[in-house]
Amino acid sequence: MQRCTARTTRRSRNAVLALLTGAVVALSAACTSGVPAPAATSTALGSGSAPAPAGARDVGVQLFQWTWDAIATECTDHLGPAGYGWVLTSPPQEHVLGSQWWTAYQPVSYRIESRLGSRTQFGAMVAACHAAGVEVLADAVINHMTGKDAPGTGWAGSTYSHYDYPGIWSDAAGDFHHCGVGSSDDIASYKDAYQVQSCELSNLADLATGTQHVQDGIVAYLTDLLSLGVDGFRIDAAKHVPAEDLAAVVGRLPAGTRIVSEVIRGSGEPVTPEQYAAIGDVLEFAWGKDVTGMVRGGSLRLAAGLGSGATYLPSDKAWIFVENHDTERGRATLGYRDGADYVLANVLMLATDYGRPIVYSGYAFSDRDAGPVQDAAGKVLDAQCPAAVGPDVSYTDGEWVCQHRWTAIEGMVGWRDAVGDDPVGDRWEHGDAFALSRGTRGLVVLNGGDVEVAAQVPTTLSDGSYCDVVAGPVVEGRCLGDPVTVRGGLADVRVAPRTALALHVGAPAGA
Ligand code: LM2
Ligand code: CA
Repeated sequence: MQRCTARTTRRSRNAVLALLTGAVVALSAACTSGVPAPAATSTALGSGSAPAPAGARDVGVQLFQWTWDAIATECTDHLGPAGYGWVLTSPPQEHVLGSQWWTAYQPVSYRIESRLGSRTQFGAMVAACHAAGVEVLADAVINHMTGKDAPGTGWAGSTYSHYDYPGIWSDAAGDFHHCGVGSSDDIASYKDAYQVQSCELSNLADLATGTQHVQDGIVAYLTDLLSLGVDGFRIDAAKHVPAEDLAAVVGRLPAGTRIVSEVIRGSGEPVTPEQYAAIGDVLEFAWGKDVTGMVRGGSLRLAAGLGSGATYLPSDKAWIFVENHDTERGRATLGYRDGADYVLANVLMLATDYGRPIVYSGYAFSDRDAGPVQDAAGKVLDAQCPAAVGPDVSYTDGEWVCQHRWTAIEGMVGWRDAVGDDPVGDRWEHGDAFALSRGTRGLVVLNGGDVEVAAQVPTTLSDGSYCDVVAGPVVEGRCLGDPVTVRGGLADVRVAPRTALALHVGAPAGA
């Protein structure tokens, strides 16, 4: 019933929008009658096939390396009020020791005990987020265990060696793949599906996911996380787990468990994102890569069509992002250091009707391996957003960048919640600027060029004065952004070079 309670709270906050949408009424009826709503309507993440209703809060945020306590506070104070629908955590299981961020991707056991917090803290975080109307997805590392050759002790005190995890997995029980390629068993060619799925990814002991015993163990781990209230999982390194093995595992989880598989699209590779689409949703890596090229090239209007081609996953399966913790470090996609361009890419992501967007939020770094700030014992300190955040702030290493709180990004989350599933309407173009509307509820104007654009942009918004939520929010009826007038189907806009402007029905500029 907790899910219902959370949802009722969230809906009431969106009462005005709820009145606009009939869909939500049916939802609250299912809640009050005590009958669990079907998966299609019961999660903020929506169903795979039905478009999100207005106010559906389908935007997520990856709070990379945030502690459970910090996420709990953020859900209550910011994510819920801003309209985020869900949060993706870093891996919660026991991991190898070390200061680097990537220790989280080397499981030692499935105890929910890590430098990000304890099992108790994890459960409390899920409860706090649910109370704020925010669902929780955990990053599930199930393809492999550790990657060091030498034996060691994990964060919670469990001992292990490369292919032996007492009480969990061992070579003797046949729990690991040994693919027999080269001398290291490492993946040598991504053009060979057998190697990708049965050899080792950077020496990480590869679980024999096809066996009953390994599947039982993984199901037990995921079920344990579900018992703590999580709503679903990012499946780490899913490309390296045969789709049929993953399907067998997921098939044993309760219906409605949200699954998003991480399958990096690689040209000419035999293992593709599409092979995982029957299991759940899939991360579409091509979107962030392509949008980066378009924003850098100033051709923003092309970006609006991203996803319409057959080279991407179908929209109802795809989760899109400008960057994640890996691409941020590869520097192949836009990131916080790119300032205005990064904001433009995020505005595009939140404005488009293709896929489901994930905002990324991490910490500043110059060393690719550098972990988040930790105490002497290695426990990660609770994230704190600096007083000023945004594209013009210069962050020092270790500081939390808090992209999810940037004015433009938070404003666009509210915009997206307001436009809901309204279709993308007519596009308008003017030099390097272009506008995209979503039904009668919202308008976005982007200027990819180097000169200010002043224009009358056609819109289906009704006459009135709207707040540009990219520039600032509406607080207690006052627009802290810039007021924009709409009269007779035309919005009177001025858009500075390489910035955007966004208006929606939920943010009138007021008096
Ligand atoms: C992922 N998705 O498929 C994660 O998103 C990604 O962050 C993980 O790599 C990877 N797969 C494995 O879960 C990270 C990091 C690597 C790091 C691994 C394991 O990008 O650099 O590898 O986690 O912690 C590190 C060392 C590597 C070493 C390995 C094993 O960088 O040199 O390989 O540990 O000791 C010998
Ligand atoms: Ca594998």
